Amino acid sequence: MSETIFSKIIAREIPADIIFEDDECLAFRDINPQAPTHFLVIPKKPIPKLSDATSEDQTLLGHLLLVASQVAADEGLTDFRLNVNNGAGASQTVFHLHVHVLGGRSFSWPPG
Ligand code: DGP
Repeated sequence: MSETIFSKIIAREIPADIIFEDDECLAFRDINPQAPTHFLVIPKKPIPKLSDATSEDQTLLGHLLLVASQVAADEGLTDFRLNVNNGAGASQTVFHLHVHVLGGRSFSWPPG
């Protein structure tokens, strides 16, 4: 997999506002927030997009969701939205799997 901006954040080659880290993942604030709180949870393993994950990644994928929920709670959020863009046609721009976590405002459904 080619290097992305997120692998550079993991390697501390470029700065980010990191709000959580463990052996498996990192959470940091989105540079272009779409809500009062908007952070990304990414695996340290360089999976380009969700559809590239395999059954080997089952525990890791569950971990990302639990971290997203825990960090949302740490941020004071009770209601929040998770979003995973999979592929360019779904507005994915950085090809390193990431879970968007947005909160602090209301959200409509269906999403645009
Ligand atoms: P997506 O469209 O799902 O691939 O979302 C990529 C997100 O990544 C987008 O909301 C902006 C964010 N982003 C891109 N480059 C950087 C960066 O260098 N730092 C941070 N913190 N966020 C970034």
